[in-house]
Amino acid sequence: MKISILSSLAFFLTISSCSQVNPPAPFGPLPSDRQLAWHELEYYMFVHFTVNTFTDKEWGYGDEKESVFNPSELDCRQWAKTAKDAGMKGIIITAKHHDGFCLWPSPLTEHSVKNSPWKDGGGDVVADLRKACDEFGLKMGVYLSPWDRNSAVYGTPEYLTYYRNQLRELLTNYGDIFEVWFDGANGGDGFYGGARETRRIDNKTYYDWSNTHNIVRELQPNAVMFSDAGPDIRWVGNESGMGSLTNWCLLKKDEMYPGGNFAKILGAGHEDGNYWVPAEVDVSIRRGWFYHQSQDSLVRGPENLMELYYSSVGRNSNLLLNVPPDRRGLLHENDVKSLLAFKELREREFSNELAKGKKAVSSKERGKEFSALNVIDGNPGTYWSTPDDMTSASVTIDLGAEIEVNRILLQEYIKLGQRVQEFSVEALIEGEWKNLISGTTIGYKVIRKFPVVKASKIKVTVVKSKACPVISNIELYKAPGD
Ligand code: FUL
Repeated sequence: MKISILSSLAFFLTISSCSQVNPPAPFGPLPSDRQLAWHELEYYMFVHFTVNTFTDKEWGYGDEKESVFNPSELDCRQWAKTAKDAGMKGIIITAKHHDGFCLWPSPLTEHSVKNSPWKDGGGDVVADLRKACDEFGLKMGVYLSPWDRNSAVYGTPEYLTYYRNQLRELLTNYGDIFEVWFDGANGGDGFYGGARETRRIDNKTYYDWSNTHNIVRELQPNAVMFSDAGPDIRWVGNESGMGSLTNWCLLKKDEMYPGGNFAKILGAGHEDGNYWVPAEVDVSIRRGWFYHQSQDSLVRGPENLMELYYSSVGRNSNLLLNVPPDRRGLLHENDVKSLLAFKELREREFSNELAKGKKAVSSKERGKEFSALNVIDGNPGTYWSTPDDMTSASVTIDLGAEIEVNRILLQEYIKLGQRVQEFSVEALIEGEWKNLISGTTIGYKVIRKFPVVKASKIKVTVVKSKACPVISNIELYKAPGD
C-alpha cells in the first residue's frame, strides 16, 4: 500500500515536471536595469536655456557677459507642471551649453548665474528645477556640454579636470539624475578666456570618455548616459525627429565615439551589435534649440507632434522633445498650448483598444505559460513564445465581430533580447486575409498606422527572428479618422 502511494506520487511528480516548460534563454545583448527603466519613460522634455536665450543665438561664443542672463519671471514649476500635464516623464536641462555659462553657481567658474542679476546672483536654476521635478513627480537629467567656448583651458588636460569636477557637482548636489547627456559638438572657434581663437581637439582621444563615465557610474549608478556612441543610449543620427523603421537596440559601440561621423549608422543601429544601446530621438518644438521670439509663430502644432510621436516612440525610440523657455524664464504660451493639445490628441488616438480580453491563438506555442493570450492580457511581464527551434510563427486575435481597426502596437519582451527581424500584419476581411503591414524590427515598442479596415481577425506573423520570438504585447486601435 505504502509503495503504491509513493509510486503514484512519483508518477504525478514526473508528469507535472514534464509539463513545466522552461522560458526561452536570453538571446544576444540584453538591456541593463537602468536601460529597462529608461525604455519605459518613452517621452520627456529637453530644456535649452542659457545666455543664448537673451542674445538670440543658438551657439554662444563664450564671451557673453553674465549680466545678460536676467529672466524676469523664471519659474521651473511652470516647466514641470507643463511637462506633467503633457504626459512627459522627466526634464533634461542644459546645465551648461557650449558657451560655458553655468545655470548653477559652480565654485569652479565665475561664468555662471552667481554673477548674473537674476536673484542678485543668489539663484540656482538646477536646484529650482530639482524642486519642481520632485513636486510634480518627474525625473531630472542634465546636459553638460563637453565643448566649452568660455574656458581658457579648453583643449588642454586641465580642462578635463574642470569638466569632471563640474560633473561631480551636478551628480552630487542635485538628487537622483536619470540621464546624463553628452553632446557631440566639439571644438572650433571661441572666446577661450580671451584668446579668441580656434581650438581643435581629437574626438577619439581628448576626452578620455571611459574615465568620465566611471564618475557617472560611481555617483549615479542608476543614470543612463547618452552620446553618439552611448554607452547606454545612442543619438538617432538626426535632429528632425525621425526614428528609423528598422531599429536595433544594438550597437558595436567600441567602434564609435562622440562627435564622429556615424549619423547614418545610428538610426538603425547594428543588427549584429554586441551591446544594448537603444536610440533616443531629440528634436525641438521650434526651429531652434533656444528661444527666439521670431519663432513664436513657428511652434509645431499638435498634429505635427503626433507625427513625431509615431516616428520616435512608434519606432522603438524614446522622444526627447525640446521646449525652450523664453526671456521671462517661462515656456511660451504657444508651446504650452500645443503640448497640451498633443496630449489630448494622443489620448483620443489611443482611447479605443480593441484586442484586450478578446481571443488569441497561435500557430505554435511553447507551453501553456507562453500562450498567445499573454499578448492581450495587458501584463508586460507575460509573453507568447514558441519552441526554441521555431523562429517563424503567428498569433491571431479574434475580434469576435467585424470591427474597424487602423493602428497596431507591438512589443517584444526585451529582457530576453531583441529578436524579431521581420514581421507582417494581416486582417481577415469578409473571409479573406489581406496584408496590412510588412515590417522589420520591433524591440521595446512599435506603433504602426494603416488605413481603416473592417476585420474580424488580425494576424501578426513573425516572419524571421534571430531566435524563438518573445512577444509581450499586441494592442489594436481604431483612431479617429483614417
Ligand atoms: C547639438 C548642439 O550643438 C545643439 O546646440 C543642441 O544642444 C543639440 C541638442 O545638440 O549637438
